[in-house]
Amino acid sequence: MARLITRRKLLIGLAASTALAGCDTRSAAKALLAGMGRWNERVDRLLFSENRLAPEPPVSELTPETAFPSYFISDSMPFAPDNWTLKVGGMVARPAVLTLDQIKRMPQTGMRIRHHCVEGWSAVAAWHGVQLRELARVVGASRDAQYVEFLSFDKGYYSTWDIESSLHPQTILAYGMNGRPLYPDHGAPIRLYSPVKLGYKCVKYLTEVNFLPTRTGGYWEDLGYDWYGGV
Ligand SMILES: Nc1nc2c(c(=O)[nH]1)N[C@H]1C(S)=C(S)[C@@H](COP(=O)(O)O)O[C@H]1N2
Ligand SMILES: [Mo]
Repeated sequence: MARLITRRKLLIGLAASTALAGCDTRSAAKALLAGMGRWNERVDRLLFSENRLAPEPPVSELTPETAFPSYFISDSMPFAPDNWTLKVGGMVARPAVLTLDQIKRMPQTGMRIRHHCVEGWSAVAAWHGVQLRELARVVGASRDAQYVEFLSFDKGYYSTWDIESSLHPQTILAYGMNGRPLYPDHGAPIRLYSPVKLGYKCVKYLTEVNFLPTRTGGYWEDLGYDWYGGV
């Protein structure tokens, strides 16, 4: 918990200092942040344990649905196209294009998770879907893959995760919330969710999952947010 608070304070501080910096100092600050980011990634990955489960908040902490904030970068609610599919590729033996029904037929898992947004709010819901590690198994993801990239149809929103966090047993592709199907406000038809990452890493409106040898960026990460974004 102490670690979480420290990291969030740091993030908010960094976001504020880049926002305040003038034009000339901005690129220097960005370069510094990028350098710190690489170093942070090494430390974060060393500290992370793939098999340590995050505790589930009790039922009593569930946020009433009307009070669970919805956030997306688009000007209006993003709706999936009728022919929506999820493309899974990169370093995989069996690249796949999956329909929602195919994904729903995979083993289902679920848990309550507390969401932490760096804007300062947090909320709890129960989520269900398929473990990303199960999807990795289905497509035969290479053991050499170090990163996983998540793309969405929401105005080019994206993120990349380290492989350990991606294969964590509580990292899921969620198609349900609080016991019913996921609605467009929270990322329908499928969004990434996990108790091990901050809100901006949990990509909604997924279109593609790619197993990669090298790290790409992310929508907020490219603007200076911490790339690792761990809780
Ligand atoms: N595609 C997409 N994913 C996204 C975002 C977004 O704008 N577009 N916002 C992120 C941020 S900053 C947060 S806090 C959460 C918000 O999830 P919610 O709307 O279900 O509360 O989604 C994350 N994933
Ligand atoms: Mo957020």
